[in-house]
Amino acid sequence: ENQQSLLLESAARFPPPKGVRLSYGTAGFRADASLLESTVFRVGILAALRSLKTGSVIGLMITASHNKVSDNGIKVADPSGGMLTQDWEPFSDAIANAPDPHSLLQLITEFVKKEEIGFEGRQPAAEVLLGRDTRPSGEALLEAAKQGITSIIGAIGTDMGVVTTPQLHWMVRARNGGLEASESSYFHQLSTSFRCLMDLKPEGISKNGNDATLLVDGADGVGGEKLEQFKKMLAGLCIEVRNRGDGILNEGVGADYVQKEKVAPRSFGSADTGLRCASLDGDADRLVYFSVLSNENNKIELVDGDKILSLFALFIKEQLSILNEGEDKKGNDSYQARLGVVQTAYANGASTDYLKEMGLEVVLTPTGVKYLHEKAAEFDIGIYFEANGHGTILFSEAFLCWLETSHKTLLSTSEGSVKQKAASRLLAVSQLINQAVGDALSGLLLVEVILKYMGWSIHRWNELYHDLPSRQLKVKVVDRTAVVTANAETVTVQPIGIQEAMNAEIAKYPRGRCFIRPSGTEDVIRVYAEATTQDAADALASSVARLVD
Ligand code: 16G
Ligand code: ZN
Repeated sequence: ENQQSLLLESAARFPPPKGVRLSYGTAGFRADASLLESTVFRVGILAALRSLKTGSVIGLMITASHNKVSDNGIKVADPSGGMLTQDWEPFSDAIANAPDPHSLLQLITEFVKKEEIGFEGRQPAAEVLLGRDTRPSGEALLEAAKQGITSIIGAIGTDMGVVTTPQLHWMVRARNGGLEASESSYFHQLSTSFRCLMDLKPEGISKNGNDATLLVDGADGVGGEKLEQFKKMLAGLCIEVRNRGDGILNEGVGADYVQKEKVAPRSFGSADTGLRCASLDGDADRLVYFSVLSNENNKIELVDGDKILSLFALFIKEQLSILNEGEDKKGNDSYQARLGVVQTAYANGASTDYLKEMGLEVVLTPTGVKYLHEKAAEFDIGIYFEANGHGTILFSEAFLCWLETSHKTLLSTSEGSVKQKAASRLLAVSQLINQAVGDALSGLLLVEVILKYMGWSIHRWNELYHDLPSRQLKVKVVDRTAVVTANAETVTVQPIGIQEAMNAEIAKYPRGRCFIRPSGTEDVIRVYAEATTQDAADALASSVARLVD
C-alpha cells in the first residue's frame, strides 16, 4: 500500500502533456524537451523495476544525440551496458502514454505481476546510474528521472553528471562486472590499452604523415569537453579539439551533419586542407573522419562508418592470421575464431563488396544499434558499424579466454614474440573498444593506433575502396507506418506493388540500388539510392521519392 500511494503521489507531480503521443522509437524517447518531464519520470520508474527484475545496476541517459539543442530524450541501458531488452519496449510505450496516475499505477501493477518482480532482498533493492549530455534542459529532466526511480521503494539513483552516452553505458557494464564505474576508471582503461597498442606497433613505422595533429570537431557537445580533458593522458597523439561548447550544439557541426551534408563543420575551412579531421556527434556515440578538399567551398573527403569498419576489419584479420600462422589444421592450440561484420542497408555497396572480397562474413540487419549489436554478439569477434559512424567491436568470452591463455603460453616459445604481440594487440583492442555500445572516443583512439600501425595517412585509408555515389531524401507522409519492410529493410512489402515500381526504376541504372524505410526518429519515410554516378543516384532517389509521395 505504501508503494501504491507513493507512486500515485509522485505521479501526480508529473502530469503528461495533453494531446501528445510519445513512442519509444529506435532508441528511446525523443522530443522537444518541454514535453518530456513526465516521460522521463516514468522511464525512471521503469529503470528501477528493471534493476529489481535483473538484480543489476541499470543506466538512464538523458540526451537527444545529434538532434537540435531544444530537443532532449532518454534511453535505458541494460545490465550488460547494451540497449534495453526489446521485450520491455511495449511497457515503456504504455506507461509513457498513460493519461493519469491511476492508469499508470494499474499498468505498473499488472506488469510487476506478469514479470514476477519481487521487492524484497538486497539493500538498496535497485540502483540506477543517471547521466546527461550538455543540453540545458538536462538538469531538470535528470531530477524528474530521479524522482521516478525513488518512487519505487528501495531504489536509488546515482548521478554520474554530464557524461557521453557511451561513458554511461560503459559505467553500467563496469559496475555489473564488479569494477569501479567512474570517469577516471574509464579514462584509465582507455589510455592504458591505447598506450599498449602504441608500444606494439611494428618497428620503423611512423613516418607516413599521420604524426600530424588530429583535428576534432566536438559538435559543441559533451564529447569535445571530455576529449579536451582526456587528451593529456594520451602520449604520442596530438589532438586539437574545436567546437568544444562555445557554439550551439549540433548546429552546422557534428558527425551527423558532416556525414549527411558531406561538408566541413563550422570552424573548419580551407586552412585545414588535407589534414586528418574527425567529428563526434552531440553525445559522442558516433564518429566519422574527413579531410577538407582545397578551395571547394567546404567540400570534404568523407571517411564514414563503413570505412572505419573496413579499417578495423583489416587490422583484426591481420592479427588473427599472425596468430594462426603455421598452425596445423588439426589445431592443437589453435582456435578458429569466427570473425564477422554487421552492416545495415545504408552501408555503401562498395564497402560490402570490399569486405566480402576480404573473405569476411557480412550480415545485414535493420537500422538501429540494438539490432546490429545483437547480431555482432554471435561471433567470436563481431564488428558492427552504421554508415553514420555508430559502431564497435565485440569479443566473445570464449575467445578472450583462449587469447589470454595462449598469450601466456606463447611467452615461452621461439616463434612466440610475433604471435604474442598479435595476441597482446587483440587483448588491448578488447579493452580499448567499448564493449557496451559504439563510442566515438574509444573508436577514435583505435583508428589512430591502426593508422600508426599501418603507416597510413587519411588519404591512403580512404583509398581502401571508392564509395559509390549515393543520395538520401526524406518524404513527409501522413502515416509512415504504411511502409513495411523486410530482409533488413532492403525490400518493401507494403504498400503492395511499390517494390515492383521501385525495381523498374532501379533497373534503369547500372549498379542501381535503392530502398525506403519509415524513420524511427522522425515522422518521415527515408529514401536511399546508390548508383555509379551522382546524377544517377540523385535521379533514382527522386523518382522513388515520387512513388512514395
Ligand atoms: C537512432 C539509432 C541509430 C540509427 C538512427 C536512425 C541507436 C542508439 N541510435 O539514432 O542507430 O541510425 O536512429 O534514425 O539505436 P532514423 O530511423 O530516423 O533513420
Ligand atoms: Zn549520438
